[in-house]
Amino acid sequence: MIESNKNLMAATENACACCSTDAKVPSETAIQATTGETASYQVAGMTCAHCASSVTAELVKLPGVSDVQVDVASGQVTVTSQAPVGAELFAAAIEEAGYSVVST
Ligand SMILES: [Cu+2]
Repeated sequence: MIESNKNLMAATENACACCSTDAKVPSETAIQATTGETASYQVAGMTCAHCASSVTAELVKLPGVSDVQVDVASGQVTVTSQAPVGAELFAAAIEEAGYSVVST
């Protein structure tokens, strides 16, 4: 009789689409003090905390961005930056992470 390792297999089954890609984990050091301009956008497609971290990882690469807040439930993403981040630049970063901006 052969007993398979079902526990090991099950642990990797419940990942969403984003989690099957090589999503990058944002570095903690990129987050600095929260001063400056803030802008909120509505982003579609985020379903879990991993989606949120993928989005955050792309947004913190933008020049001047000091803080990113992601609310997965509502799809709202708020960016704090020293100078305003243009909507086009923001949308490009969101798309780089694999999601899309619904509205600003
Ligand atoms: Cu996800």
